[in-house]
Amino acid sequence: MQTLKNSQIMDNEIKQLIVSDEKVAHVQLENPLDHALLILIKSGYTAIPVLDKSYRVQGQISKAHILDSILGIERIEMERLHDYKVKDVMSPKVPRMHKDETFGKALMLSINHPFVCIEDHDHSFVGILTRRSILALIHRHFEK
Ligand code: 2BA
Repeated sequence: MQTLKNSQIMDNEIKQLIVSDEKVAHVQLENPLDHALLILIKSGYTAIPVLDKSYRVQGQISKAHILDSILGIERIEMERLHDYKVKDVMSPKVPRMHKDETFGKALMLSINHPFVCIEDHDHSFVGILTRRSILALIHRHFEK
């Protein structure tokens, strides 16, 4: 029986699976929080990458991070959206890989993370690998 462990798929390149940067919704460290909330709502995604001015990955921000930061004792204090920047509420924890690394690592990271940020040699942001594209490749592989 075909197994994932001895399958060539684990050594595959990830390049063809990457959602390229221009298609990825993202925000920057210095963006105000109301802008980040707008991007998250408009894109429909739960969480998106945070980049710095040099286009390097610094973390991720989610709707939950934002709501948590404006949660008052009795109500959601929408006016506080103007008081914070993305860097004040984001999480610096985000999985990342180099674009030349293999599918095996992407598969391992995707167990705990819905997306993995992909970086170039100079650590600039290239795009993301989504759990969807990882599962789709495995499905195609076992359908053969
Ligand atoms: P979530 O936003 O929690 O989305 C979970 C899954 O729901 C996605 O899985 C996708 O299958 C579906 N989905 C959500 N919003 C969608 C939309 N606007 N259009 C199409 N499908 C949508 P994945 O595709 O594996 O994505 C995993 C995670 O990667 C997403 O989690 C999101 O955090 C991030 N992501 C995916 N594509 C992105 C993009 N173009 N820009 C920014 N972040 C993205």
